[in-house]
Amino acid sequence: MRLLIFLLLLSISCLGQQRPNIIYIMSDDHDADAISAYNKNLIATPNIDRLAKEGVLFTRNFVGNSICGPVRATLITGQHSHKNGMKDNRTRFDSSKLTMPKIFQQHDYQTALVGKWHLHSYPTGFDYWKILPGQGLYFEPRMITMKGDTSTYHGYATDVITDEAIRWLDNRNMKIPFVLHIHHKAPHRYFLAPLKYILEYHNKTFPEPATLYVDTAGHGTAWRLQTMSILYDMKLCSDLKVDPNYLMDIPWLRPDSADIFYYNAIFNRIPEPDRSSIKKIYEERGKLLQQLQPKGKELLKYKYQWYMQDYLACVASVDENVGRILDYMDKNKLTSNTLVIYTGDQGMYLGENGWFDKRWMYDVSMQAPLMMRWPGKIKPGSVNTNMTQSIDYAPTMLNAAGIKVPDFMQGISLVPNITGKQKIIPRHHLYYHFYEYKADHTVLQHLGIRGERYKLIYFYTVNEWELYDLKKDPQEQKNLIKSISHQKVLREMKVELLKLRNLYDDHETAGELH
Ligand code: SGN
Ligand code: CA
Repeated sequence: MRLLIFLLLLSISCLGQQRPNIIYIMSDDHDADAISAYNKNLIATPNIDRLAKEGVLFTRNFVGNSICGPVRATLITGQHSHKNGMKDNRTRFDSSKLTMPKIFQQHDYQTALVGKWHLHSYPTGFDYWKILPGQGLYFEPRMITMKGDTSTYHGYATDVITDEAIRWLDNRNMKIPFVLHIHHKAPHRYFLAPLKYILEYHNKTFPEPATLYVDTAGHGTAWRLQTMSILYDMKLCSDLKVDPNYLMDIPWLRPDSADIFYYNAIFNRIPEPDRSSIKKIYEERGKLLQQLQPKGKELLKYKYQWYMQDYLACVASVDENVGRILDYMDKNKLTSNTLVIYTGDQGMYLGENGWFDKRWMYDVSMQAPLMMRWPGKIKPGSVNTNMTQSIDYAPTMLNAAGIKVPDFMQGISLVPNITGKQKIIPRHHLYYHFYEYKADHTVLQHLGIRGERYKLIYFYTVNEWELYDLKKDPQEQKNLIKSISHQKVLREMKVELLKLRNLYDDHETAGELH
């Protein structure tokens, strides 16, 4: 009997020691196409790819509401937006709620968060946090500390956030496991990279997406109302850093005062001598516009290339800093007992449909990159093709630590799936609901479901439906809602939509779903 008790205690204490650490790295607006593990045509991201090589790459991971604050609220609650209350970027998250980090604390985990937060209320459930105010700044970023004061940090946001994360790792309590969130600002709009990456990317040319030049003809009201076109809505000065002085005499390129104001504010934050060097590189863009005075398609051609150059230069810095964290883990013997997760808060349009930004339930922005490395648990080099969703992150992280997933969470733990115990996730459709209208980029409210093959979207304020065959039309260009041969599928999808709305308990939509 004594031996039995001894063995039991021993196994409990061993289990205790083996509780894994978790490092959750999330960048902002990092689309899967800008990670070479997913797509080799835009950029090489060897460090982020390491996670896929040594772990699992999810090829069909999606969010439930493609915008920053709501995804972050889903991350910590495991709930869709209507349940956690954070439906758009303007909402203030109710920080008194029970959330994943609080549950980790209850189970003797140390919890820490560094970087972009964007929930407006201060973080709770973290033993340590240091966050960017709002969207944060790329150069000389300010950060809010737990005391509520704000100081300026010298350097570039992605480097600074990584420095702070490493500082916390160095000073943590080494006796208990931890959960560390590293939330980068990059590569979010205004897409400003450090000089060394601007130098590397400003002359590169990138393949154009097949739908870069599509127009609104044949599309619905939501498409016609959006203001996320690279040609019309992306700013030449503040987004693409063209010196306004080159544009003042060209009526259709002349910047408005807000664009000039932001351009100056952005450049004034870059310390010298880098500011002058960066300005010099971008002078080429101004000179070219002044000389060629392009319009329409010709102008879009340039704007798209500049967008990619700037965005991917930001991604390069994220990749470098993921590498710093992975090296730190190797040097400090953290690799073998840590689950590392890499994701972006949502997808991002990189020129598809002629767009930038996100918000839509279309796959480009509904999909988010996701990879996980957990040595000894996840088979290196695995590819997971199940449909997974942002509501699954919290259940997965808790379950990985051996903590029971609370009933209020709406996602599924992916642990059985990634450890090879369960092949298929028992869920055939994903639910989606976007609310933030009218705000930036004017995308209408919509909800819908994504199945393995079909997607149904309902823009309820204009009573317009869209149905896509994701197998035949992965770029979602042909709305099949009126197609006679798809009426049976449509009826089935509407039944599924109602089922999912009931399952997730979302009853706030205006109008009935039929
Ligand atoms: C800012 C951006 C928008 C972007 C939102 C939300 N404009 O307002 O382009 O859609 O953030 O982004 S900017 O001129 O200020 O850059 S999110 O990732 O935080 O949801
Ligand atoms: Ca984002």
